Amino acid sequence: MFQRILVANRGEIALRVIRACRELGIESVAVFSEADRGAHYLELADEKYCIGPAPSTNSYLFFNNIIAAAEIGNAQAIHPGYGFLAENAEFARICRECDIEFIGPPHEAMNKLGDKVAARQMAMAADVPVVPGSDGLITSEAEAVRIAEEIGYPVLIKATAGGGGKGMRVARNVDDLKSGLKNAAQEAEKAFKNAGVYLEKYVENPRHIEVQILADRHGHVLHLWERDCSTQRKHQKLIEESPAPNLPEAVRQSICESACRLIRSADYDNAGTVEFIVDRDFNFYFIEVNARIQVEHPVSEQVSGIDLIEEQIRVAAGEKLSFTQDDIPRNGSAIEVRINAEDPNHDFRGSPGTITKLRVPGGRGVRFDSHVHEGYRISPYYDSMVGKLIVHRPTREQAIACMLRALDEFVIEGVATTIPLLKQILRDPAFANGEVDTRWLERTIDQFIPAE
Ligand code: MV4
Repeated sequence: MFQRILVANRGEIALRVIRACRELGIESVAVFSEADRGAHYLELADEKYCIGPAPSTNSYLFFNNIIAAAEIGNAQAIHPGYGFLAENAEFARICRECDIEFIGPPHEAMNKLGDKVAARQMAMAADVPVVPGSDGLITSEAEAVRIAEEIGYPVLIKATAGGGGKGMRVARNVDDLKSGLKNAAQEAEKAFKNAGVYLEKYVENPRHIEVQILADRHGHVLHLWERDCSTQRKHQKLIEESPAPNLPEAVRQSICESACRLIRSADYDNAGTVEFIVDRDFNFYFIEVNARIQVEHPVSEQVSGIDLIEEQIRVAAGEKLSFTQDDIPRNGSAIEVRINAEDPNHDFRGSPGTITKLRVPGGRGVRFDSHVHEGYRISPYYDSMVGKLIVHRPTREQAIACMLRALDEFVIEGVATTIPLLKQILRDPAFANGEVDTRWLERTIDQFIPAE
């Protein structure tokens, strides 16, 4: 097992990893940019190193300084968290070259699954349902027109190097398709240095359901059930929960087993998430793999009782998983809300600033994963997350009531936050009835009265 782990991230996920290390008796080396100097969570690490100025490209994305901090700090492993370098195969490869364990999937699997067309082909080979579409990259406009005629409009043009909705375009007719192909390819070239695009039948108003996977290096691939992440706006998740409401048990089992089959075929190990869309008739379709720990991992931890960060560290140290699929329960209902310093009344623009007052909720079933404190300055350089409020109760109704009680207790002043909107969503009958799909919030957000 490692003696020291460098945490190559910041904020709440850095603190989450530091805490897991402490409980495992592993020393932690934190890194910080000039913008994060003085943040209280850094004091909980055994050592901390400044890796550069505020801009991410010169700090949290800067390979050389992170590797140098690992060398100076005598870390045997690096945990990348999420975002930044978490899915950077080149960084994972360089870690291996420097004989530093990357706590995440092998860079070969990251590369393979990061190519969305290759991932689709692996899904088909593993008998995992995919949306009807092109088998490979689109090689000509004529081919795209033919395929679109075959599968029927609307179709979705997607970038093979994209993900998370970046570079997607809906085409509802052949003219949309022709212009969409050009724009999507240009945008993909610019954003990902890879203009490759593919087509899929556009599934209208699907639910976004994803499966948490944990795999070791000894052939064991398990799932920690599914999460419903449909409450999102412009591909930014606001609320995630497990289990998914109103999902028939047979569909749940099939989705989770499909996810395991795909990961098993990909020579993958460590934590990962297999993402699906699910239509009104509960047909589910593989969309993409997120080869990292995700923001919303706590809801799966609450329901399964498994500490995912601890298991990531153990797997990276070569340990076998100490439990089987049958050992993994699905207890109760867990809901997470992302509390961001954004102003819902001004198009969710960032609301950086200093937190002048903070009263955090607690009590039975409440967990708040956050790095902030009174006097903490939310930086304009990074994402605006203040923290994640997670509740875990026996039933979904109790979890919603608990979350509303916790949000009512929550006091934060000095920055605008998404809390008022979150309360309105949680009180909405559509949410309470589990009828939210991925476009619901965009359809209804104008009905929510301006924040209290
Ligand atoms: C789709 C889809 C409908 N049909 N693919 C969005 C980003 C990535 N996670 C996959 N995504 C989707 N892929 C097909 N064939 C719907 C989504 C989707 C979505 C699309 C538009 C607006 C918001 C969305 C939220 C989640 C998923």
